[in-house]
Amino acid sequence: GGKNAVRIVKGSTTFYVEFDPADPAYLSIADNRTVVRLEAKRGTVESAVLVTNHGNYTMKLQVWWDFGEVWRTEAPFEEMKYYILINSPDGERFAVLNTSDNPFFSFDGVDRFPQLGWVSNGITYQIFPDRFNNGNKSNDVLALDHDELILNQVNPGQPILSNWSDPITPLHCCHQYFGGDIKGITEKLDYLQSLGVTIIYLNPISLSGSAHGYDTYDYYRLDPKFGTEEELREFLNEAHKRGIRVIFDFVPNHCGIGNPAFLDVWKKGNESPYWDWFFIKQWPFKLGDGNAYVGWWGFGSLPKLNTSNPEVREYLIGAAVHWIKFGFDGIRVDVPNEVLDPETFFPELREAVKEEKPDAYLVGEIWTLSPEWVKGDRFDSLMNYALGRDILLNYAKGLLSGESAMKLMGRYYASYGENVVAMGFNLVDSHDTSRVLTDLGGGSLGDTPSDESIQRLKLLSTLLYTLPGTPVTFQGDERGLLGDKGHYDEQRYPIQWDKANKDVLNHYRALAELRRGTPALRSSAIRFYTAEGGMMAFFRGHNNEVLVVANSWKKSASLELPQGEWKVIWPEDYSPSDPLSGTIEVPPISVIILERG
Ligand code: ARE
Ligand code: CA
Repeated sequence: GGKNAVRIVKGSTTFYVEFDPADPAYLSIADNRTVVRLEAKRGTVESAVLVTNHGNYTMKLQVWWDFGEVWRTEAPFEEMKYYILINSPDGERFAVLNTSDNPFFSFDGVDRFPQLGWVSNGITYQIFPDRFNNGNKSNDVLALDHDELILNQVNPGQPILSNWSDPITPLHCCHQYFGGDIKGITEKLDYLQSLGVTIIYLNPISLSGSAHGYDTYDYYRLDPKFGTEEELREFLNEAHKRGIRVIFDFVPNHCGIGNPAFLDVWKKGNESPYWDWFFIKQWPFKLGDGNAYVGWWGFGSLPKLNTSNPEVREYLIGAAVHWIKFGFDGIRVDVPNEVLDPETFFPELREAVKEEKPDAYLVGEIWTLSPEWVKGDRFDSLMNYALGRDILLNYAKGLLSGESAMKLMGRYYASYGENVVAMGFNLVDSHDTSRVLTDLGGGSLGDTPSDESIQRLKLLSTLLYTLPGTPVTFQGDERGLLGDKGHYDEQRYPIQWDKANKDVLNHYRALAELRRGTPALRSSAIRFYTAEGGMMAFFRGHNNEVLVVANSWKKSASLELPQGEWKVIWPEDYSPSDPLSGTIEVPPISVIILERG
């Protein structure tokens, strides 16, 4: 381990590269290859080669940004001894060596952080169960009707049970129920298949006191408003039969006030065996009083759990393992950055889950660029808002030029292991944000989006489907839905199944087909080509066999194609269809995808 930074100062120039074989950003196994990368100051490397005991591999400039760049190569995945040789532009030679006594690093791949192929190859769809589809009217109950939930009296306002197309009320985000359930999802599996979906991310389904479910009352119990365990089992079986895996939402940072441990503390104070599970500031207290105990962001409805306490850990991690045993395929973890003692809690969670199901997928809800969370001991991936929102959305809006977007992407790709990138949970929006079409200027719920906003949605979703990692669609985006978070979380409004923007729906179906038919788009490998004005272009695939060209500005751009002959594979109606070489025109607000040959 340890950072192996080579720093050589010569005259007035500083030569500086970074390489650390213990860090997946520099050395990882992706798509069954050994990927070796080094980071250098921009423009300080002329060429580099990976020297190994079974041959030399030329490194190529992969991605760059203002001050830095990454050089990358891949070797077959097998045991190897290696070092790296570098030529600087002024003709000097440097080497990245293990030690001067023993120049060779050795790599055997044992215990490396594995990539999950089903994630890299997958298309993901996020479902917010209360608002997706109502498959069983008999379980449409108000939270108040569950006897565990009498405590909902402390919730702001009376919960309401609405009909599927009733208008939004101020309780919409949290206590306006619409009756969506697990059975309703099972009924829509054919629909999801028609979108190429192979992974479903389900928002919380454990017993809770809200429509969103983040205030867990019982981690081990399915909320009866979502159905019975038999219905859940049937859903998982039907999904698995269709090659669809399902990940659930797990909330270890805080529970809800109806949680039995919390109620016991409320009743007995420090006589309760659960006293140390929470952070009580004053007792007795009124349930829901955010000043009496620590709650998530001060909310009295979300008492914070003491995850330093081994009993709490056993309870929580036990619940995660319980649902994995039940048949789920992975876990999305809520606010991991706020959980106490994350450096031991998450490795424990990971070990317990992976022991039960080695290829279970663990995704952390971290909004920012945070490589420390994905080094192999915690998460496989993070919710990639940092890529989807902070970079791609702003690019698709036309706010970032092609070059600026690309440089930001360069930082992103440099920060993570290629295996991590290939397991990326690539989303733009979710139940926590406005809908992407709204962000792109389409308006709010009920409006008619402009043609330009639809065109920008197509640009953005196409980019998402061409990048390494799994593209994630928030339920309804594929139907052209609108929803402004600032207006009572409109993005959570139920899908009205009798309405859809057919053009957008066909687009999402075509994207799934494109990705299915183009393995390079599902590979781990990406390499920048060029950027100018509103345009950016990058290669995909281990032989740079696909070129993705985007233009987010309102005027067309022209691109000089890389050497060789290319044919257009997207959009399908692009003409001419003959092989191209030389320069091509890239229409305003569009993506063109080309393949060699
Ligand atoms: C609800 C409304 C809010 C309202 C609040 C108070 O939605 O609009 O302000 O009530 O009345 C759950 C529910 C929410 C609910 C919340 C509290 O889903 O509907 O709020 O509980 O009752 C940050 C966190 C991130 C968090 C988001 C929401 O970092 O982890 O805020 N996401 C998770 C879940 C949520 C869930 C919770 C946490 C709590 O996914 O659904 O909320 O369990 C920036 C920052 C981000 C920030 C983001 C959004 O970009 O970088 O850190 O996320 O904005 O604010
Ligand atoms: Ca129902």
